[in-house]
Amino acid sequence: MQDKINELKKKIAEAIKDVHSSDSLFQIKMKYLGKSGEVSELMKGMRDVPKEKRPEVGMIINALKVWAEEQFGKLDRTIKDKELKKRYAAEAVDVTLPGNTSKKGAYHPNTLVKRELISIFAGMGFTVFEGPEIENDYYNFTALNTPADHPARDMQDTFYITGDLLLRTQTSAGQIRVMEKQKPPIKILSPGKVYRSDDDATHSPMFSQMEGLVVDKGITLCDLKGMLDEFARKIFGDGVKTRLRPSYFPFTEPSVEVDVSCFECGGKGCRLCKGTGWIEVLGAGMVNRHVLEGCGIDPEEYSGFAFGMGIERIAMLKYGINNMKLLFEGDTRFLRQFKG
Ligand code: 2U9
Repeated sequence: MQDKINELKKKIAEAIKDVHSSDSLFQIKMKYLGKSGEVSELMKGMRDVPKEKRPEVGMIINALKVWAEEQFGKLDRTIKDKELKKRYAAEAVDVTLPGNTSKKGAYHPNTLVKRELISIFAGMGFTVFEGPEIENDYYNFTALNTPADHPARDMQDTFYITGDLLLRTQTSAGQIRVMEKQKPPIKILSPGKVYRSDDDATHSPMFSQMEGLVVDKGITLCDLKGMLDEFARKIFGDGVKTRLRPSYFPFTEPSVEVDVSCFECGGKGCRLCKGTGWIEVLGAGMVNRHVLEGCGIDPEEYSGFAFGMGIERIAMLKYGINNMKLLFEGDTRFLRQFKG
């Protein structure tokens, strides 16, 4: 029996000599220690050993089993350790490598100007109102004192959707809705896209406007002038003055064109102001009494002023942009130069 045991020990030692994976080690272990393995078969053979020899033989076989388990256990730990080290090395992450950085975007000049305008006028007590881009003829024209046969309709070539529906040509259309519903005092700022069939170096079929409207008791042109002075200083810099020139819009009476003193040359005359010292920035006026009446506001009791400007024009002046098309092309080489 001892010879048999020594033989088995030798076989096991030989079998595990060149094992390098836990899978093959498991197979070998099963071959010897599994249910029908060679060591287990020895145990089963105890039946044929004479009774008095059984304790002695049992001890020897058991010692073999303990020894074999020890050998397999030791090797299993070594192999698992090696396998783990190999996996760690393969999965190693170099935390010192630079990360993948994504390019930071920049706000469109229109957005920057729109935000700045809202912030300036919000500081004066205006609240923002945004009306619909698709309007009907009444809100876009008739309510703004521009009836069907009015010559001023030719001033803006309109995109009609149906006979009555159109793309708004001015954000004032939405402000009529506010005047219809809300009693004065009214102090609203109306930003948004407007559409006109117009396309050349200084005009685009879609552009952005910022309009404002103030209606209350005792509002005069002086209030408009005072507000414009404050606005001009805030957006173009201290020392910038405003001047009003007579103009005509059907929805305001009197109507004015508003210039600011040239913030580039201080009014001496330069390329930006074409030598005049002044730059035209917006249109304004006192809300026409017919417009107030049409919204159910008594012009004997209330008066108001309104103003409107093109956001692209302000952006071009502020950032020295010489071609309006740049604001519509979405070229990131141009756009990333603007940081808010
Ligand atoms: C209501 C009544 C009147 C808004 C006004 C202008 C003068 C004006 C132009 C500037 C450049 C349009 O974008 S532009 O082409 N706008 O000159 N806009 S007064 O008047 C209103 C507004 C609302 C109820």
